[in-house]
Amino acid sequence: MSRSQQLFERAQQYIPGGVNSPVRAFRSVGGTPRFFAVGTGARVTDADGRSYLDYVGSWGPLILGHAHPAVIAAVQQAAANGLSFGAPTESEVEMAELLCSLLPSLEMVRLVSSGTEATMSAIRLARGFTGRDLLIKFEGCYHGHSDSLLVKAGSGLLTLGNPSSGGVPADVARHTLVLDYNDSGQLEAAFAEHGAAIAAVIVEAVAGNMNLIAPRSGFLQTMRELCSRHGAVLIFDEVMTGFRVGPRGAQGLYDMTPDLTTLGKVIGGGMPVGAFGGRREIMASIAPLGPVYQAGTLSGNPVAVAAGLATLKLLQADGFYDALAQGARSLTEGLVAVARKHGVPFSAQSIGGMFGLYFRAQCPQTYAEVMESDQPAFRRFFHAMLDTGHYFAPSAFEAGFVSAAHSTADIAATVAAADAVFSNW
Ligand code: KE4
Repeated sequence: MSRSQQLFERAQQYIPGGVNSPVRAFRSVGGTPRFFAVGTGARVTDADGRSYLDYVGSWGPLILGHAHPAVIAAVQQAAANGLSFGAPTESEVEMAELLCSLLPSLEMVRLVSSGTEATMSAIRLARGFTGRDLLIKFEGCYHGHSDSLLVKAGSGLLTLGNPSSGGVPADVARHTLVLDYNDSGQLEAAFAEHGAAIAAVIVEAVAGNMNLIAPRSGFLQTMRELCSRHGAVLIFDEVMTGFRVGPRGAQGLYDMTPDLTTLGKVIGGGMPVGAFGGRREIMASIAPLGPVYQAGTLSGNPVAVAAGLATLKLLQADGFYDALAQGARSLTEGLVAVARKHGVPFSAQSIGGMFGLYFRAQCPQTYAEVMESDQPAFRRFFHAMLDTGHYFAPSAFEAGFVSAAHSTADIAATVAAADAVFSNW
């Protein structure tokens, strides 16, 4: 029995499903989750000493790769000065200034400890600011696990084949309207019917929780125009796309100005940091300035912020995003080429440093098209690649990530491994 199997058996005695987040349990791909011990650059090593090229990167935060020396040094230095104060620190001011300088739509920002906290707070803020209750989200998009959002969520819940969560009162769910991603007509109809009652629309401007889905031309622009016309708050959930798809996130890529933005993952560099921010007049409703309460013992934690600051500073290097996007493009184009060579129905695409792989002939543009993907084929690919040392997300409904640490040789090795897998398909 492998060490991961032993650890998984022990873990299941005391942790639900043996994991602290459902998607890690390998439920949708089968088999034993790998328990990781060490991460170095583009690679992770599991409890059995096996090494893998890592295309999950902790679900997005590790854009620099594992254990970047400058990030580790920043964390060590901050930790040596004390782990937490529950009082303001200079590093939080520096982080707020940096985020507001990098994203022009951010006039003010509040740090929290996870993406879930960021989106939960942004929705409460939008409801408090507008005095309205109705929230619009899109099927297959995942924005964390607060009650209002677990209505046909994507990511883990979709992976578990359970499109809505237990424990969410009907009274809460009824305030959330779930539309089809990339369907501008539906959005227009929803505003025509509910316009004056809509507090906010929350969207992954590039969807990464039903695998990777790009916004159709006009979809985001229609959303922006409708929210402005009806006085609804447009929330871009950039927890995954923020500083991942480009230096200004998805809002920069598509030249959009949301009213609020939520952030996470990359801004913590692997440590627990989330954030929400946007128009000053909206943020002025947040306590202690205004009536919308939001708080957190470890919000703006100096050690976590140190990791985030060190990471964000390194992302400003000239050519960083060109190289990152080239890595993701080389991977997806290489995989498409070897799949085609062996006649395997497969497609792939990348946006900045994130990518999607699909066992269907064309890249999907909607949740329904994602659901047509050949999931058994994905499971077969996932395990065949895992066995040869290439770790992809253990779900057909997740985006993948490359880091600055993935070399050209690493990407070529992964493509070559896929070539071998597809040759025996
Ligand atoms: P966290 O609470 O997990 O930090 O963030 C929630 C969240 C919010 N918004 C978006 C767009 C997200 O992608 C996420 C979290 N993403 C998943 C991966 N698909 C985290 C992995 C997991 O749940 O274990």
